[in-house]
Amino acid sequence: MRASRPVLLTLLLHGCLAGACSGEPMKADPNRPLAPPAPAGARVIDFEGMAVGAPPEGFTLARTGKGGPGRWEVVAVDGAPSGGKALAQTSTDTTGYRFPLAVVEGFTARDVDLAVRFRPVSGAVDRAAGLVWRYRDANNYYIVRANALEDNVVLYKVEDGKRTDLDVKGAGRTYGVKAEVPKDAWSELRVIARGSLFTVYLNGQELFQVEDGTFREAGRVGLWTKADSVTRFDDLRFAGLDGG
Ligand SMILES: [Ca+2]
Repeated sequence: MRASRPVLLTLLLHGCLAGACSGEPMKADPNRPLAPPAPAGARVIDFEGMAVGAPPEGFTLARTGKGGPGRWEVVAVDGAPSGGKALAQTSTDTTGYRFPLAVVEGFTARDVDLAVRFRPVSGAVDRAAGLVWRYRDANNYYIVRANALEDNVVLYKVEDGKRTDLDVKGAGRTYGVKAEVPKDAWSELRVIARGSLFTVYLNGQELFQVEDGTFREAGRVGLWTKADSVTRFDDLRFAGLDGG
């Protein structure tokens, strides 16, 4: 008997929720709640319509900190989460306090559900992938990032160019939480920001929450890396939750 399409879809989704969607599936942690479904009407940028080798259309490229600018380009990728293209940050400038940014044009929100598929490819100083929201400029925004060298996920604010990790709700200033971040495999990072409460998910499971009121206004959303991280991104998905 053939599995129906909804069953196959469910199985595929479960594979992604439980792990990295490629290679050996990771075991879901029974102590961590599952992420809610993606919001209806979310916009997804899959990079399929963009030219390989060119900067991504519809993004503002920026950099926090020191060192050279990031190099963001659309790349052809076998096994991309969608189609055959992804976005990559390919500069290997090793400056430690250097954060390349690719910020979406034409979208602002205060409350937002934001997710991306990412693949940490290489990096000796750092091997990270991040999401930013309530972005005002390259020196003021929230950022959550997964690090495949440290196997942790940390949420920071960047205020006047200074990056500060924020308390994990119920645990204190623990520098985020430990979590397996597979090297050179696709994972999904997601954050839901509502008011001063931010909930972080990795591969379909809730990791932790942060409460902070530094940036209360609507801002832009985007992607982030650090130092010599070469990271691929695909299926950047976002939905404004303001008024919802
Ligand atoms: Ca794609």
